[in-house]
Amino acid sequence: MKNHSHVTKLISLAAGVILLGQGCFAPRPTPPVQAPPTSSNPSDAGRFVEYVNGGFSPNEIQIAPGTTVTFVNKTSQPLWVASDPHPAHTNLAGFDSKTVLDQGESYAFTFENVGKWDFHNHKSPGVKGRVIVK
Ligand SMILES: [Cu+2]
Repeated sequence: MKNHSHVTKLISLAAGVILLGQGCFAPRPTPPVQAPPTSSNPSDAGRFVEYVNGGFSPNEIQIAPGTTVTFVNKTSQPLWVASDPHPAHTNLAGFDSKTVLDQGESYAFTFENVGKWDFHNHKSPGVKGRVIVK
């Protein structure tokens, strides 16, 4: 009985090889190439933070020094991205859009300094987020 099932396996294996061989002559659709997940790639050229109804999304991201983060306003509310503390914006010099971003507009900032950089919407200071550079 054992031998018999072994032979059966060999036959089905051989059949499979023959089918594969025939496949070589028939055009086949190319399977879609799956893109690697961008969130876990430390050599990202850039990252995005969206301003949505309810706040920044994600409201905390971790990046490597030298990464550019682009903040995009996805709401009809005014967005003014700025470093904490409000209203001085002095924790991280230069991290301040200095103007209102309307719906669809964006502001990009490159984080060179290691640290935890809290920020807020200057037009709605209770809405906060954090960029961790390490
Ligand atoms: Cu402010």
